[in-house]
Amino acid sequence: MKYTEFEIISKYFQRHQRKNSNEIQKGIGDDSALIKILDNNVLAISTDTLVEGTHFLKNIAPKDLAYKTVAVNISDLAAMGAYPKWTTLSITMPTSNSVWLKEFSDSFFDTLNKYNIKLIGGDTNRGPLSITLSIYGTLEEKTALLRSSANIGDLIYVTGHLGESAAGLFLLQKKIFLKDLKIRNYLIKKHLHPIPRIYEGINLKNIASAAIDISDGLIADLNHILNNSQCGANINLNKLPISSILKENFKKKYYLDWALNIGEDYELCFTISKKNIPKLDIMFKKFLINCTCIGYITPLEQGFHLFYNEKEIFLKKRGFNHF
Ligand code: TPP
Repeated sequence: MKYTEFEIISKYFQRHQRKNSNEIQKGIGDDSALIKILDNNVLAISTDTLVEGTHFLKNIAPKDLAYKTVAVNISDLAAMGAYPKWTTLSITMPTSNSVWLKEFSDSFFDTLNKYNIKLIGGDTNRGPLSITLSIYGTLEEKTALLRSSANIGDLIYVTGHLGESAAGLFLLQKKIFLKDLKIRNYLIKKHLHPIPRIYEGINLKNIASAAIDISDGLIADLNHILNNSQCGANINLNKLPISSILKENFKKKYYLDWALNIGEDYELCFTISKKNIPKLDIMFKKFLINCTCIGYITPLEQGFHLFYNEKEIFLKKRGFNHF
């Protein structure tokens, strides 16, 4: 029997656990766990592992690996509207190479310092290269952005552009080719240096109804919002934010697949009630957020539908799957 990552979690790890009276536990199934600390504040906790061959190629520069490890972890807190404050680093590596360690640690601390995050502990082991980061932040409980609170009629938005990280990965893997070195390097940078949408997440806290970060592709990640919120959606693929760089250099069937199914854009996908659109417009005008409306939430019974040129599109593949 083969399971997906999410089937493994729901079948084996989402068990009923007794809670202490002061704990709220909105955890498994969201981007971060939330544990009640003081008054109305919660601690947001998130963990991500990056494994050689699965999340990064063998020849990745240590500085790029360090940056990406921090950025993708921050992205999980961004999706909850939390600001990251502390982190623990567990690193497993085949040898203690001082050149590698210097470059990795310099870039790691540069990235932490940029966001004012403190390293507070961790673990170091020998073995195949793999990095696990846990990241902690605080926020007011009632403002946390969850996957489970989208409502029928809400509009669905995504920040930034989708699909460029996938193009960068395929260039690195030599699955696709580009002559133009400047564009090639730009796309590779989009893959290696995703920008966590931390400030967007914080600004969306009081106006969005639900949010998630796009790590596994728009379809898979939006599906989490739909499953957790018990609703359906209609998406207009003509509205997907695809950059002119992708449109000018690749065929539509490729960039649409990259945007929908590959992932690692680390943009936010969020839902928002129509009454809050004027607030979003103000943020947009003040350059606090760059986002595009791609569809709307429907009742559960109506299901999840994708339209292109007003015709329904049926996809075989729906998101990145580890298994
Ligand atoms: N192969 C290599 C060598 N590098 C890659 N980045 C990929 C494949 C593509 N890839 C790996 S993991 C992933 C993608 C698209 C999805 C995101 O990773 P995941 O661990 O599922 O992130 P999470 O959802 O836990 O935040």
